Amino acid sequence: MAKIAFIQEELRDRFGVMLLSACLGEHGHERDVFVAEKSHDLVSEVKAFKPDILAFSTMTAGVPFALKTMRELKEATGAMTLMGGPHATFYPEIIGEKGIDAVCVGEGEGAIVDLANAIDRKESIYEIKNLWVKDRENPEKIYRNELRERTDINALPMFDRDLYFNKYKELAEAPTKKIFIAKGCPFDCSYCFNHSLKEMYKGKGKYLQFYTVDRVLDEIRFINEKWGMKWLQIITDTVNVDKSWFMEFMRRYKEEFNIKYICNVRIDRIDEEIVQMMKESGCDRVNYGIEHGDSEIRKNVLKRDMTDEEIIRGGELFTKYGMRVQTANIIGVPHETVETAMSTVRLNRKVKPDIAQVFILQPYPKTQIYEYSKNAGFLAPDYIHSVSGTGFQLSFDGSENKMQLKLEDEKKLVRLFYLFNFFVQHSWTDRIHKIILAVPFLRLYKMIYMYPIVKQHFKYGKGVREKLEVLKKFFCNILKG
Ligand code: B12
Ligand code: SF4
Repeated sequence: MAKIAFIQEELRDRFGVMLLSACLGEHGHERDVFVAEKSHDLVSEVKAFKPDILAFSTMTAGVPFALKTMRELKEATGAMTLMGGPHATFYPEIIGEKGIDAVCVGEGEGAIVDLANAIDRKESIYEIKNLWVKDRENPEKIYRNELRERTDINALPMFDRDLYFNKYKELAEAPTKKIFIAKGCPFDCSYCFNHSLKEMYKGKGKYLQFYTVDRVLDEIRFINEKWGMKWLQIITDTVNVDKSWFMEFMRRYKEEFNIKYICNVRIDRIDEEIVQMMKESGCDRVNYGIEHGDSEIRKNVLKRDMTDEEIIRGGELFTKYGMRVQTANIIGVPHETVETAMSTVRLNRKVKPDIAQVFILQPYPKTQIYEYSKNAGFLAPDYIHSVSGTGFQLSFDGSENKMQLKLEDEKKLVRLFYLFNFFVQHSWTDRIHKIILAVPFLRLYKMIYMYPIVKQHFKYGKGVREKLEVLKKFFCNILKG
C-alpha cells in the first residue's frame, strides 16, 4: 500500500485533508500529517515515515511555504510531490516550478486515491483525471488531464478527524469543533473563487450540494461523544441559501443538542423566522459579509447584489434577538479612497456588530477581481509572483497586511485597516477621522486593532498556555513596529 504524508505550515484541522485521508483509508493506504509549526525537525520526521507521496493542500498565501518545503522534503525522501487545494486549482501552471511533480485541479478525493493505487501497483500515473503531471524524464512535458464529475457529497466517507486529533492533542481538546455541511455557493462575488469553480464544473454534476440533515447530526453526535465540544462551528459558505434545509437542521439540532453554535449567513437571505429559530436552537454568534459600504462598488466591482436596506434590515434582526455578530469587510478594492472605505465603516455602524472584521483585498489569480484590477491598472504587471500577504486577522502578522492594489490613499488606507473596528465602535471618530488617518502612529493602531482579538482569545481560548502565547504574539507584533 502507498504511504501519503500531508504537510502543512499551521496547526489547523483542514477538511480537504481529512476528506482525502478518509478516502485513502478506505483503500488501505497509510497516512500521516506533519505540521511544520509543531515540528522540531520536519525533514527527519517525514523521512522516518518513508512516504511515497508528499501532499500539500495549498491556498495562494501558502505557496512560498509549500514550494520551499516540497524541495527540501523531496530531496530528503525521494518521494513525489503533489499540490492540491485552491491555488493548484486556479493556477495549475505552478507545476512549472522546480520541486512540484503533480498538481490536482478541483476535487482531489478520486485523484489522490487513483494516484496512490497506481503507485502501489506500479502503473502509469500520467492519465489520472484532475491531475497535471510532470514527465519524469522530460520535466518540460506536462500531462494535463481533464476533470472528472463532481462527487456526490453524501456518498463520501466521514472526515478523518483521527488523522489530526490522535497526533495533535490541542485540536482534539479544542473547545470549538468544526463541521462542514455543504459545498458550492450560488452567488458570484468577484473576489471569491466560487465563480471560476462553478464555470470549471459546468456540465459535470450538481454544483451546490448539502449533506443530508441526518448525516450532519450523526457527525455532530460522533464528534461530541468521541472528543466533546463546548461550541460548534458550522463551516460552509452560506448556511441559509437553502432555507428549508437550515430550518429542518435547526429544529432537529435544538431537540437533541444543547451546544452553542457559530455560523456564516448571507445577510440578504435572512428573515425573522430564520433568526428566531437560530436564537432558539443555540446560535451564539453569527458572521456575515457586508464587504463594502459603497453600493456602486459593492454591486459593480465586488458583484454583491444586495442593497444597504437589506443589510440593515438583516442586521437589525440579529440585534433584536440579542445575538453576537461579526461582520466581514474588505478594504483596498479598486477605486478605493478613504471616503469610500469610510462608507463601509458607516454601514457597519448601522448594524452594530460586536466585531467588524476587515481584510485587505487579495486579488487571487483567476478571480474576476484579479482580471478587473489588472485591466484597470490597479496591479503591477508582475503581481502574480508577488502575492504574499494573507490579510488574515488572526495570523497576528500585521507586517503582512499591506495593500495589494496601487491606490492613491494607500498609506491612509493601511491605517484605516488597523483602526476599522475601532472606528465602527466609536462614532465620534467620524468627525476627526481625517486628522487621525493623517498621523502615522502605526504601532498604536496595531495595538488598537489587536485588542479585541486578544480579548476574544482570553474569553474563549483554552488554558493558560494558549493565553500566554496570544500575549506573546501581541507584544512581538507591536515591537516589530
Ligand atoms: C473553511 C475555510 C477557511 C477556514 C479553514 C478552517 C479549517 N479548519 O479548514 C479558515 C477560516 C481558517 C480560513 C482561512 C482563510 N481562508 Co479560507 N476558506 C474556507 C472555505 C470556506 C472552505 C474550505 C473547506 O474546508 N472546504 C471543504 C473541503 C472538503 O474542500 P477543499 O478544501 O476545497 O478541498 C478539496 C479540493 O480543494 C482538493 N484539495 C484540497 N487540498 C488538497 C491537497 C491535495 C494533495 C489534493 C490532491 C487535493 C486537495 O480536494 C479536496 C476535496 O475535494 C473556502 C471556500 C470553499 N468553499 O472551499 C475558503 C478559501 C479556501 N479560503 C480562502 C482564503 C483566501 C482564506 C484566507 C487567506 C482568508 C483571509 N484573508 O484571512 C485565510 C487563510 C488562512 C491561512 N493562513 O491558511 C480562499 C482561498 C483562495 C486562494 N486562492 O488561496 C477560499 C477558496 C475562499 C475564497 N475567498 O475564494 N478559510
Ligand atoms: S457568497 Fe461567499 S462563498 Fe458565495 S460567492 Fe460570495 S464570497 Fe463566495
